[in-house]
Amino acid sequence: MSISPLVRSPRLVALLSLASLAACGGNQSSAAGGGGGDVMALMQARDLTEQDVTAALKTYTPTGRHDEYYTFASGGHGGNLIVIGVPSMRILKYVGVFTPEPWQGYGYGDQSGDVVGSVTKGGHEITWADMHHPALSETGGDYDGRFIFVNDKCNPRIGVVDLHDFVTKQIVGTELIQSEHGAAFVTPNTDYVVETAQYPAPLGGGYAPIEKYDDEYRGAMVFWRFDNQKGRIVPEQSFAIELPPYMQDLADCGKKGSDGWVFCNSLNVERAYGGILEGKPPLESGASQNDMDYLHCINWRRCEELAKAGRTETIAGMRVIRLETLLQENVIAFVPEPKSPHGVDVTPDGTKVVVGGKLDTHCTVYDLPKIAASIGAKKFVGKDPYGVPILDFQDSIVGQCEIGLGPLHTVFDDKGFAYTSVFIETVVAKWSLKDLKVVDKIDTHYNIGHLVAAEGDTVNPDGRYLIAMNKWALDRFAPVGPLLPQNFQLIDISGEKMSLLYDMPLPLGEPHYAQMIKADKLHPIDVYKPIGFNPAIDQVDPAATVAGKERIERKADGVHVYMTAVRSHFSPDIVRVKQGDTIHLHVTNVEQAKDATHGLAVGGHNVNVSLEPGKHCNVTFQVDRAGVFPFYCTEFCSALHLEMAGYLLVEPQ
Ligand code: RUQ
Ligand code: CUA
Repeated sequence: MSISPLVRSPRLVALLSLASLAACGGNQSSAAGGGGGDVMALMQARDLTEQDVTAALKTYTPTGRHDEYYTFASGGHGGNLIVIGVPSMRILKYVGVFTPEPWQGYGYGDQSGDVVGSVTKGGHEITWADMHHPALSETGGDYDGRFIFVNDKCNPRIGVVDLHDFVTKQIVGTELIQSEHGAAFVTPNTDYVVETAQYPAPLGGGYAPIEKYDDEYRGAMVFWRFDNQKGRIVPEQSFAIELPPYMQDLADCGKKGSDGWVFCNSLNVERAYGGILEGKPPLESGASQNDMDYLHCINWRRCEELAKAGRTETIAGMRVIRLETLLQENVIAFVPEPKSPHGVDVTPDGTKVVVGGKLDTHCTVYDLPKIAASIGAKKFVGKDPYGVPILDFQDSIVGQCEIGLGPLHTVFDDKGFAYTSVFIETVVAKWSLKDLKVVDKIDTHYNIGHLVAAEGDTVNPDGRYLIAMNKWALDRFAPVGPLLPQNFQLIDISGEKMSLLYDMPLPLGEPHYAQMIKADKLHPIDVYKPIGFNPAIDQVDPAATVAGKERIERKADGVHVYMTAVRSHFSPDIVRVKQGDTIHLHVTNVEQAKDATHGLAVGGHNVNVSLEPGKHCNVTFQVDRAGVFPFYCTEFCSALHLEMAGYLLVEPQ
């Protein structure tokens, strides 16, 4: 056997002897009798380099061992939230949020159906979402592991997922705006979830000719009030602010010294609106004429006071502070930002905000104390067409870092470095916040959008791991037709140089952003207690079925079936009804053993629920045709799982 010079490197030999030592310690008898000989043979056979093996050793997670971090990634078009373990990159769960999720029975029972269907648009049911940005709840600017919020860009909505059981509890939406992008972002103590409109439209819906864009179209920023005790957004205590008709983009809240402020970048201050067939330039070129767009700096705490003082007007059910009021009260100002900016990320110490420039080669670093002071002193150099005061660019920045072509988003580590995704150059650039100099770059495959680092957007980043969230994946994986997955690349950022550890295809929608939280901050339950708990309403369901009290009752509104599930039967297992009846199924899994989940499916009626231990579900459905409909358990729960079945007998009229 010839060993390539590569695998003879001292570092690898050290690694391999460590690996074989570990194997001996575990009483594993290695075929090669230890010494790492067969590892080298394996490397040759599989054509692996030292770098590959090092990466494998850093990510491989033996059976039974848990990951150090959870990553919560947006599920993009899938409308659900993806939970991934790091460093193994094992997918742990898809949490149904805006889209029904059959495995979890999410959207198939009465109450979970109420959650997923709670926001309609002009009477239209919406069964998908364009989810972009998850935001973990924070206390003092640090993730606290209690909740996570997600947005829907297409039909402005916010979903609230409770991390005590990883279930979506609430979806809220507003007709004030017709699209959004800068969501979900939380204030440092999760008092508000921020949602920023993207494509201007008349506030509150309704029609205005596009030629009236300047006068009748508007942007907005919504502040959804979150009740930390109840774990729900309170729409009545929420408010919005009116903004000029630019395309407000991402947002980030100030932290520490800059707490109380929110920052959002914008594009299309040109107010272009396309019209290709009407002899006008396409939107994209109309929107890219000016050298500068505007970073919006908003004092949300003062806005909150104005809302409390009733300085609002109600539009489409939302209390809105008009732009005029914001200007009178000096709570908003703009700072120029280079051409088509993207990303707006406040540094962990709260003193700076970093803005990328899609069509620029720099990240611009703004000085937040200076900006707040200038606004306080009304040190403005001009006004935009809507009267919003503008601060001097040079006066408001710390400097600019020459990054490369197409810098987008920035996250931070624990050592004073920033990491920026660079879309066109398709790299991650690591740079120093101290002297604004790039110190390292690593290629990504291909076209990185967002990136996420361990707790990298909090006051207290961990460093260690970073995931490049790449838009394109050509040639990375076995081909699967024209629609390719996206590619998450796990990168080790613990050393001076970044190193690539793992490629993970994401095959169900374009995940835009993600957040990575230390696993020991989460304390999810393992069974629902007390028995009969309905997670959609967060309490014991009034219709929960107690073991021994199973029954079928005919009432004015239909037939109520009080059912229990336990290994390995449903009781009752024969349900006799009449054609035309409405069935109200109240089914409780009365088990408390971990992972003893049952599912209940009824043929021909789209009935499918998941019954985790202790959980209760209500399902209402109509039986409009006579027949014999088997129902059965959909989780392989026991040796007699196939026998866990029954009959719904629908007698003809
Ligand atoms: S932003 S396109 Cu998160 Cu880069 Cu949505
Ligand atoms: Cu219960 Cu299978």
